[in-house]
Formats: sequence, structure tokens, C-alpha cells
Amino acid sequence: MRGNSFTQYADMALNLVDLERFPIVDLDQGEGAEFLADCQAQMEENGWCNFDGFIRTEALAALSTEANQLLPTAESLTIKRTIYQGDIDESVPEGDPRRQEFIHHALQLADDQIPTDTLIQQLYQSEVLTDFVRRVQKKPVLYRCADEFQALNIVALQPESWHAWHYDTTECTVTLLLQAAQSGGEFTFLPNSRTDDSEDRTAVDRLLSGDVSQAKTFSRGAGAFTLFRGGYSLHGVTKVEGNQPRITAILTYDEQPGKVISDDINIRIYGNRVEKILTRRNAYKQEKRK
Ligand SMILES: O=C(O)CCC(=O)C(=O)O
Ligand SMILES: [Fe+2]
Repeated sequence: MRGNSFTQYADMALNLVDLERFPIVDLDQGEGAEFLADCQAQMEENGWCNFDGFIRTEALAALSTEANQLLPTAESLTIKRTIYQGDIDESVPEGDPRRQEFIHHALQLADDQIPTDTLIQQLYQSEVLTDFVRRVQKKPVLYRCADEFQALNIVALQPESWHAWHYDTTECTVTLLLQAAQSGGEFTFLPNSRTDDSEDRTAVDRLLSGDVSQAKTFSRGAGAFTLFRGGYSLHGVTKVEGNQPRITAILTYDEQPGKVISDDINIRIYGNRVEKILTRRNAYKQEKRK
């Protein structure tokens, strides 16, 4: 894929992002500084920022071709989980929506299945992009997630599938639409529906009961880059309609350096393949300790 006419800069964001519309390269002066101030105001007020057409047309074609070429090696996942990803909280009364498990089907590539020389992996590894994501949120530090499975994912939702409601296990998420559904497949969320110690139960219960009327959604074409606080904003994707899959790249970030996710959660999300890797690794570690 490299060697294309548009891959001339070492930092892949400079090759792929529409820098005329989204001047993320120099955020300290002129139009870059104005753009950043607008993004920060948006993020502060709404808890999300959406950039339609963030990826240049030519680059988007290369990214979606690349994703379509990689997807045949993906696992077909069927995940059953509560919105919190962890075990069911037994202190919650029976019948409470917070005990409800949702089923999510997707063809999904975990980070370790996306080679380092792919365009998408290089976009994710971009310091320019990471710094932009950090500054939009006015954070003193922000790191790409260090989890070998969760850091960067490619998710394909087939027609008739939806992405069940959940909170992410990292704080901050970017969803980049690589191939839109013909219809449906809307990214839908409740911006900042929880904090570390509270949750907007009314809004959450309403969404879990299937009422999306108060949730945020907006039209996003392929190439849209949406930044939101995935760990604190209940979200999912409505049913994909038509006959082509909806494909996204999910880029995750955290304030904590070296953020990794527990084996339990990774096995719940990624199923047998990851369970085998972790079991083998743990057995090897135990063997070495003897
Ligand atoms: O596909 C999307 O836009 C969102 C997917 C998502 O929420 C996730 O992979 O955690
Ligand atoms: Fe998510």
C-alpha cells in the first residue's frame, strides 16, 4: 500500500487527513489555532466532536480497500455482555436493565491482527493525530492505549447487525467510518452519561429500553472522524441495512500510560482466539516460574 502518490510524509496523518479543512499540523497559530479553539469549545460543551470528510477522498479509498483486504482474516465474534463489559453486578436487582446482556455480532480485527505497516495502523500511531486528540480535550497528557488487542480495531457490521450498547474500557475513543452502511448503521450515543461515580440512570434506562429519541446521532459519511468519551458515554450502532457491511476503525486513548485491559474482559470481547493466546502465555509463565 505504501509508495502511493499520497504517502510522502513519515507521519501518516499528514498523508491521509484533509489538512486544508482540518489544519491539525500547526495548532499553535493562525487557522490551526482557531480550528483547535472551535474543537475545544465543541468538546467542552457537547462531549464530542465530529469531523465529516476528515480523511481525504483518495486516502479513504486506500483505507477502505485495505480494511476490506484484511477483514477475511478477522474473527466473527458473537459477544454477550452488559453495557459495563464486566461481570453482572449481583447487587443490582433482578430485571434491572443494568443486568441485561446484549448480543453483538461483528467481524472484528483486534490490534494484533492489524499489521504495523498498514495505513490505518500508521494513522493511529501518528504523533500529530494523538496530539490533536489530546489537545481537543485540553488534557495535559493522553496516550494511545497499550493493550495488544484493544488499542486499534477494525469492526465490520454485516447487514441486519447492530453494535450493542456499551461503555468502552478506555476513556477516550475515536470512531473513523471507513465504509458507510447503505442505510441505518448510525453511531448513537449519550454524551457523558456517567462519571467515575454516578450515571444518568434515566437517560441510560431509556436507551436500554430501545428508545433512541433522546440519544445523540448525526449523519456521517465515510471518512468521518468522531471523537467522544467512549468510557463515559453509553453508545452503540443501530441496525445496518442494505447489502454492504459498515466498517469502522476504532482508535482508543487513555490518560493512563501503558493502559492494558484485563484478560477476562479481552476474552469476553475477542473470544476463543484471544483465550488461546492468553492461556498459552500464562501456562508458559507458570512453567518458567517453576
Ligand atoms: O463502529 C462504531 O462506530 C463504534 C464501535 C464501538 O463502539 C466499539 O468498537 O467500541
Ligand atoms: Fe465502543
